[in-house]
Amino acid sequence: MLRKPAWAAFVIGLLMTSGCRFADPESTTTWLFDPATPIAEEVRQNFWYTASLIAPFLILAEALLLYAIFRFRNRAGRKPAAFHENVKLEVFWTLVPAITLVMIAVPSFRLVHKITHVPADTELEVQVFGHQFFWRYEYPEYGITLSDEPLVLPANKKVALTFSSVDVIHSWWVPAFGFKQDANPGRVATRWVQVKPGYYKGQCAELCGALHGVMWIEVVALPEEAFREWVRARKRGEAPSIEELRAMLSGPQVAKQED
Ligand SMILES: [Cu+2]
Repeated sequence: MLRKPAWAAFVIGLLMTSGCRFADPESTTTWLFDPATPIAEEVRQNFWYTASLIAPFLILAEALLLYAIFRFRNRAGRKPAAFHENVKLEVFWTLVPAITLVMIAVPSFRLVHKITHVPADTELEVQVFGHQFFWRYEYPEYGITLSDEPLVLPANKKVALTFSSVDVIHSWWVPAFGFKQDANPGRVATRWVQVKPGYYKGQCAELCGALHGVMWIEVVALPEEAFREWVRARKRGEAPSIEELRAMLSGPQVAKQED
C-alpha cells in the first residue's frame, strides 16, 4: 500500500496533469485531442501504434510479477528453485522485444524525417525569433513584422517556419501542431506546418529566464480570403487584435469549408 505522502503526491500529480487541459477552456491545444496539422495527426497515430505494441509487455510483465509473488511466496518447508539458464526462453525474450523495437523505430524515424524536412511546395515562409520574453514573427514576402503578437497563418497552406533566437535558447511549442522546436541563438532550424483553420495556443518550452512562464504562443490560422484581408490590413499599418482575428475565423469562408 502507498503511504500517505505517496498518495498525496499521486493525487496532486493527477490534478496537475488534468488541470493542464481541463481547468481552462482556452488552455494549450494538444496533439492528442485536437491535432491541427497532418504532422500532428501522424504523431497521434504513431503514439497509439507505439502504445499498442508496448502495452502487452507491460501487462505481461506485471501479470508475471504478481503471479510469482503469490505463487512462489515463502511457505514453511519450501525450498527455493535452483535452476540456471533456459536458452529457448532467453532467445524468445530477446528476439520478441528486438523485433518490436524495430517495428517502432522504422515508422518513428520516417515520421521524424517528415517533420524535419520541409516539402518543396510551401507557399509562405515565416521566420520565428525567440526573445526574452516574447516571440517575433517576420514575413519576408510581405515585409510584415509581428512582435509579441499572435502568429497569423494562412489555413490549409503549407508554410515553412524558420526558428532562431536573439538571446538565449527558447522553444516554440504549439502542441496541436505535433512538434516542438528549439530556437537557438546563431542557428536556424526549419520546420513546416499546414494548419486547419482555428485558434491555437502554445508556450515557450525551454526555461529561458524569469518570465519564461508567461511566454505564450497564440496562432490564428485564417481561411484564404481572411488571411489576404489581414495582410492588406497589416500593410495599411493596422494591427487587428486577437478578438478581431478570432472573429475573422467565423466568417463565410469557414462556413463554406465545413459544408
Ligand atoms: Cu522562452
